[in-house]
Amino acid sequence: MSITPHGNGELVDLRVGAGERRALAESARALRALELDARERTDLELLAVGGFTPLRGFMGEKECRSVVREMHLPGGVPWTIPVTLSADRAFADSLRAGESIALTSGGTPLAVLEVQDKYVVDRGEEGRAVYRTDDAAHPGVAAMQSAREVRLGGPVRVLELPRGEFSEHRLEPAQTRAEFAKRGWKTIVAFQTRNPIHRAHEYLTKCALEVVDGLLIHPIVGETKGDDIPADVRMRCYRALLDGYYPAQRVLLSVLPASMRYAGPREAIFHAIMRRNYGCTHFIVGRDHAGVGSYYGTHDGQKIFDEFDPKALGITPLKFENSFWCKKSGCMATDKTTNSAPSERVFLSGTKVREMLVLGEALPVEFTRPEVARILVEAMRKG
Ligand code: ADX
Repeated sequence: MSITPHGNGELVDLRVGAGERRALAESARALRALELDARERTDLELLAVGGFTPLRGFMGEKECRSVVREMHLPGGVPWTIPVTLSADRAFADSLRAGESIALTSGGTPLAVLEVQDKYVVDRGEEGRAVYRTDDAAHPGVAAMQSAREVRLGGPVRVLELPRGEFSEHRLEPAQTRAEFAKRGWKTIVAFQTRNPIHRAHEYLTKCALEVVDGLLIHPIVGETKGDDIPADVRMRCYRALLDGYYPAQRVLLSVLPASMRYAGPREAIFHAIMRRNYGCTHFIVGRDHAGVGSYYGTHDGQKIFDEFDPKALGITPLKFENSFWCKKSGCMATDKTTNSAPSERVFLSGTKVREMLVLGEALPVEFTRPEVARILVEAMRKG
């Protein structure tokens, strides 16, 4: 039996059936339109395909407040990050309660939203609760601060998915679930990443793979911050690494169309919930998961799991210590597995890696496989 979707109900699918589609598309053209921003488009896609099960639309005020303050939806289901849609004040004021609007991308209607709620939030409070800071230098806080003033909540019916890249690797939750069943995997660990897979990441995924049936490499390909490595370059790195160093029959590569929030611990829970919907039973949480700068402690992304009922969360975190190449042992290690001194450890921060790539310096093989390093250097050269 496969793992149930989050909330223990059915996997949500908000796309209208073929019969209803033409009529809805026609009526959508007559509705007033709200153009989605990049993040909202990725959220719409996840709503549509059930990555956000049990959500059926953009959050109203009550849901949003409950998520911000209690880390649960009003019915008691764990949920840590608001999924919201924003509109300009004038547009929002002109909407009648219950009015339907078209949600568009480049003018094309993708979905119809029934506006059940319009509200304004205290962004300072939301920042401090969700991101543990209201510092506008934090990329998640900055995105929230720059969103349009009023939020619109309500159920959506989806006509068309936003156009996304990597279509051959863009499996929906029902598709990853079917693939796991086909492969006979009962226990599946998901690996979230917004980076190329360096040796530390490889170590975590392979340790995890020792104790479960299969591994889902599930890189996030929605909005990321400007200095993160672009998704198309990362995809080339993932393919090279998987072809070179992983057994094909035990690994599946598929992308997650979500946008990064950089909300650290809260996002660790959010990431885990989505992977449960994709059919995974286990989820890797390493050091400073979904962190940025020094806003979060190394283990915050792991500790937060203790605040939830494991049954309600439904997916099991696999927690890993900071891992590095240990020169003394001649292999990857963590504080749990080596007694080497700091000088005997090869560890590079993301910032240091970026600096080295910009300068065209070779990344050490202890840090990243040569096949991956080559792709990164080449991409950097092309700019
Ligand atoms: S994240 O924003 O997706 O968390 P990244 O792609 O770097 O960033 O990390 C993916 C996963 O690997 C996260 O669970 C993170 O905690 C973990 N991780 C990254 N580097 C290390 C490391 N050196 N040691 C242990 N865990 C790590």
